[in-house]
Amino acid sequence: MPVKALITGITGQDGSYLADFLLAKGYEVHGVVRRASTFNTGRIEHLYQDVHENKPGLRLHYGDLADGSALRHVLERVQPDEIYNLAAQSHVRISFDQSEYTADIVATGTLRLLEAFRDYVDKSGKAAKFYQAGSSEMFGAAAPPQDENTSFHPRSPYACAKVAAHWYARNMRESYGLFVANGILFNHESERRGETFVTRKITRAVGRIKEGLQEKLYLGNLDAKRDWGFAGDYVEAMWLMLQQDAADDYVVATGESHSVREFIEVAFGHADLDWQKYVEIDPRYFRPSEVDYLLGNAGKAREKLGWTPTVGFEELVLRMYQHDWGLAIREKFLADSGFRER
Ligand code: NAP
Ligand code: G4F
Repeated sequence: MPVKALITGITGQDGSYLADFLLAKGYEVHGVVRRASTFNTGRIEHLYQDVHENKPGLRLHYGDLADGSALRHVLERVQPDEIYNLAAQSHVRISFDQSEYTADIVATGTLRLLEAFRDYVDKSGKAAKFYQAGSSEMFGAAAPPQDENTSFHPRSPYACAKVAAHWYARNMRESYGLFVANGILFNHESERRGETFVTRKITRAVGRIKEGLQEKLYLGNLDAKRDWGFAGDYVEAMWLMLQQDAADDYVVATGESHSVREFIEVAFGHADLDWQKYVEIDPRYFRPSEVDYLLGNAGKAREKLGWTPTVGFEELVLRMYQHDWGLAIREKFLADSGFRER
């Protein structure tokens, strides 16, 4: 029998890479998707097989972290061995505008899923395992480098909610002896990154500026520093955490930090463009409180999980730029041919 995994947030950046990774390992993968008025499954389209075909490796179930009974039904129906809780309102700036909603999904939503998991383990007798997607944002204002022993100092409603989720998960482990692992992942990016996060916003803009489709790129704080890795590497760390004999908490990071300005310089450099001619500061993108400097020490993950990142900063920027330049060339071709993408 294949191992069964259930992924919340499967339509997001990490969910799609994790689904690729687990299917390649022979898992039966189940994902929770939200009902939307437009398709939200673009990132997993390449994995989709019609349910009428024999034994599709990937199966999707409607659900929402706001809806505890639906989550319970999905757990009962799927009977997973591993659960990866990746669903979240994951945008830090937007969490200041939608703080209650962010708390409901990120903090209380995690608690809903953990409570359903507790009952599921109890009833099924399965030694199922749970991964909680924690974030380096939880460190916030704490001085770098940050590791598992660094105190949290969250600086946004999103980060506060992730701290609550982290402790709900830890408490479930300490109270009931359940296998619940917390990943504390530093920023990780890819060509599947949402287009309003700063890295993808930059690489999309560079490609479009190069093709004459866009004149300016409006950004906020260029001085913030982040420890940026490649999402494909980070989903392996999630999986490794659930292959251990005992559950624990792990920082996942590259150990290298760069400013937003450095990211811009490298990305525009690949296109042979002078970034200063195109980048404008728009204070609307400033945050009420900022996280200035994230730099992770992933020594524990390296020693205990044997995990190391394979993609460095320069390669990551190049990979994203090349992908997004390709998209811009396509957009330009369609526009020149009289077509408009919807
Ligand atoms: P993402 O691309 O924004 O994906 C978020 C996923 O959550 C999407 O599938 C989204 O569905 C789903 N979702 C949102 N609200 C939901 C709800 N109410 N119920 C059910 N599903 C919901 O995020 P990501 O970059 O893949 O990150 C995955 C997880 O890791 C998140 O929890 C994030 O906070 C955390 N994290 C990310 C990073 C990073 O650098 N990427 C670092 C640390 C931690 P739709 O597609 O329908 O919107
Ligand atoms: O790309 P960002 O929006 O990512 P942020 O805030 O670091 O959060 C991401 O990483 C976290 C892990 O540390 C995750 F938990 C979270 O879910 C998310 O994936 O912003 C990065 C930096 C910030 O300092 C921001 O102020 O870029 C700065 N920035 C400057 N101009 C901008 C912009 N960010 C965005 N999104 N858009 C801008 O125009």
